[in-house]
Amino acid sequence: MSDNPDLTLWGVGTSRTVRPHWAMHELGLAYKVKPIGPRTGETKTPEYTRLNPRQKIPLLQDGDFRIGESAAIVAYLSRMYSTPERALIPESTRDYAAWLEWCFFIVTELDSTSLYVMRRHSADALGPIYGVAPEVVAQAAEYFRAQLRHVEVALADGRQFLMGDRFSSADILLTTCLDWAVAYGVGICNNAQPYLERMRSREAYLRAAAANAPLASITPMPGKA
Ligand SMILES: N[C@@H](CCC(=O)N[C@@H](CS)C(=O)NCC(=O)O)C(=O)O
Repeated sequence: MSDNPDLTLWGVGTSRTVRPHWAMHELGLAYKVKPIGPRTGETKTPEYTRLNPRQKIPLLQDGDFRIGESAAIVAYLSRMYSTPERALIPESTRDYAAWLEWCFFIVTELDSTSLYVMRRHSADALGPIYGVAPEVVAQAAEYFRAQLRHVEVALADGRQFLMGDRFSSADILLTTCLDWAVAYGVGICNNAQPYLERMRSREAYLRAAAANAPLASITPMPGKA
């Protein structure tokens, strides 16, 4: 781990951007925030496009190193800046493999295939851009609930965290998807409810939520109260 990391995180305001904010706070890292938001045009400026040709947030700059994709940023931060007291990735080979399985499951099945499909095709979200498709939205919600059985079964043994008795970055990914599902009115499974409450009460979660709040919500528009 470097002694003086030079970390800048681009992006606020979404279920994806909160993930690296949360990892930063779990790891006790100081970092600068560039509070650009989704669908504002800020990801399309020449300056930002040079940094991230995919024109997406979040993006992390660590000195001269850049990395995008929320799950990859969280994994990078965990690998680079974990300490024995604050480790976000399991060490043994099999625990590491199980952690990877959870991470891929969450970002592919719960995020991309379910919640993001709902977002893309809802009339009040991105449907006007990608096509309004109520049946697709309903099926994606159903698929999310079916996939969540994996979580329900895992948590049934009373474990505190996805990986057992230690918090890991897989908990960051899962919690952000559960929060997202709740916001969309998609029911979450029984065991996920107390788990979600536990995660939401973590100090780093609360700090990350504050850091991820879009500035627009705290800066009144000119002429408005
Ligand atoms: N798989 C990517 C998804 C990133 C993504 O789609 N970000 C959205 C906001 S959540 C974005 O930047 N959209 C472009 C824009 O709004 O300008 C990740 O997890 O980081």
